[in-house]
Amino acid sequence: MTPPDQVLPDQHAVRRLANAIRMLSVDAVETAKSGHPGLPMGMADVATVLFSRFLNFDAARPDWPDRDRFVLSAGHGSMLLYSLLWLTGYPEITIEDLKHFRKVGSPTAGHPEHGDLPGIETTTGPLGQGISNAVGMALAERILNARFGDDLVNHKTYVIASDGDLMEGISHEAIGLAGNLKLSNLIVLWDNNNITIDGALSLSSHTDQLERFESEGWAVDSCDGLDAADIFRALQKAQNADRPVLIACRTIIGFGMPGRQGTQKAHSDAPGADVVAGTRKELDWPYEPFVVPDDILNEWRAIGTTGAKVCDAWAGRKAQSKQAREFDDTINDVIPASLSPALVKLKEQLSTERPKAGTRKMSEKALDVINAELQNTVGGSADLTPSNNTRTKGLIEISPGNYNGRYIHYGIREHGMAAAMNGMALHGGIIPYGGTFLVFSDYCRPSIRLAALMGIRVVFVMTHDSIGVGEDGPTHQPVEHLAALRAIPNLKVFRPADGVETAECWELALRDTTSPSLIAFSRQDVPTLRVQHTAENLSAKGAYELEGDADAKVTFLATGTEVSMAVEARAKLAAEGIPSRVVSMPSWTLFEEQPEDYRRKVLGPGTVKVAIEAAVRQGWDRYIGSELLGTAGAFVGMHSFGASGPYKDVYAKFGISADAAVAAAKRLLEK
Ligand SMILES: Cc1ncc(C[n+]2csc(CCOP(=O)(O)OP(=O)(O)O)c2C)c(N)n1
Ligand SMILES: [Mg+2]
Repeated sequence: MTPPDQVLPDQHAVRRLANAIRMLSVDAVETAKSGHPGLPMGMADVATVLFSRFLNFDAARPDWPDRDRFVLSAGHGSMLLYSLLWLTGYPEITIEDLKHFRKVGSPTAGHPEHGDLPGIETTTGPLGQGISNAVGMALAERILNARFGDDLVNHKTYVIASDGDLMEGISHEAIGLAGNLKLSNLIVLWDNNNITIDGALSLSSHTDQLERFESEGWAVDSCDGLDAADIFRALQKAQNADRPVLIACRTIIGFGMPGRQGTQKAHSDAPGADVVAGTRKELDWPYEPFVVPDDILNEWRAIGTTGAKVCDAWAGRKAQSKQAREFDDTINDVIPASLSPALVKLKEQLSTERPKAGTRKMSEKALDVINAELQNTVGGSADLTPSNNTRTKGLIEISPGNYNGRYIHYGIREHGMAAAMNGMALHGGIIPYGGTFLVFSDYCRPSIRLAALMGIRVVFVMTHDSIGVGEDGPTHQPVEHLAALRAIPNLKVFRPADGVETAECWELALRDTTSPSLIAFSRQDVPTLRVQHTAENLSAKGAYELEGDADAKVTFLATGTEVSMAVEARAKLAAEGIPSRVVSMPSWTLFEEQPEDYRRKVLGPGTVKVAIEAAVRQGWDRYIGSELLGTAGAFVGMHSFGASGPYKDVYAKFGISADAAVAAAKRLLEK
């Protein structure tokens, strides 16, 4: 007798189940008068075979750590996911939510948003991001498997990706990374429908995706995405691959929508009453909108519970495991209590030894402590390891087929790195950090933005944070980046001034479970400014008075490497008998969260303000006043791109110095 898991699915039965997805999607889009019916209708059969025969999940326990992950990379097809979640009986989602698709306050947003409903593994919509998150999820699974073994961690990551997902540049980085790392637990189902919004795919692409993926080290296959047995065959074959798998599923967009199927009109045009009625007929679905007959719904609900036994067996194994406690702490990303005292000790040491070094080197020192205290930090760099100082002593590197390590060579793939880091954080059990130059934050900005939107703990390490880069010149010198990054809601941006602030900012980043953090570090040396040891994390308030006179007439506001310039400026003013203060602002984001009276006090009411930052002025007016209204302080910083040369000469060329700050202060005092 054929074992049950080998029995071919029945085409008619699969089609009936799949038609529930199709009609729910059409009804929801029609009700919302917007949305994308084309993908759910084209890929409904593929999704049905996947969910009913392969995906290991228990709808009642969506946070089961060893579940297979399902990523709908083509987030515009959100109704496919919402239909599946409701049909299989996930908690929280109701039929009312489907009826309120794309309405304010409903968890069924236009594109799937992680955190809105259990079962949405990541936020998708910007094409290419989901497949790249999935690479991170698959990698996280392998890393945790190496640590905890097959009994506790052994699952797959499935992705549905569209033509657009595979055309976006980020997919190149992601598939290269996955192929090189031989992530055999990753299976991508490509909706090979030959159509995009503008029309035939051939208008814009002739890529042979199978050859492309194969050349990146993937196994490839194709199937008829409307033939249950063929889908089953391809997925079955993919189960034991020794590398990631791409399955090209030939489908017809909007399958079942008369007059629309197979054309770009199926992508997102509102169907209208006639087309909806025609679709009901075509799919032999004589039920009212949003009604799924009991026999079909029961079958779907049964699919939602088939994983329960596997989930129970897993729980049993975990209960028996010597690593049970460690596993729970890891998957819950618990930060051990020992971290804070260890970092306080480092701060004390730095305050005593007072090193003069680039904050990137200070970051390495902090990471030395952090990586020894935490087991779940996984570092990496986009091919700038020696410059980003991200690899600490004893961090073993991950290599193709060998995941027993904690350091990833992402290659020159900043965008892919950032998206993979998001995927690792979403998977759980890993706190990812990864480095590149701050100027290349632009190359990963869409993923940084999504990390912020999702509110996940990812730490972006961005070194070479100003014109202090020096000789490499303006292509490598960020000027507008801090302003641009500070503009992203829920992104914690840090720019520490010395080793002590660096340790503090790292701790704040690691302890923040609802925001990603980006820490900007310098290439050039800075002195230790925090020479008076405090156990308290002074950076936690975002800005604080570093030093100052009670009768100060001037307040210098600065971040990062320019704080030492502010300190120098204060000394110069003191020599002339002018009292002043220095405020270090390692994080505007955190400063903005403080009570108003604290903020006002720190900014120094009644003093003239001089801000110093080797970056554009944008945003500083909030703290120094408005030039237009005649209430402005002075800004010493950049007004253009930088220049190539030794960094001290570059600072001089652009007039960023303690003397410039002093002159600005005096000018303001004379007004
Ligand atoms: C980065 C990005 N650019 C553009 C879009 C807008 N958009 C949504 S779907 C789509 C392409 C549609 O073609 P395909 O990916 O093949 O999906 P299908 O129409 O076949 O469902 C585009 C350009 C987007 N969502 N993300
Ligand atoms: Mg397409």
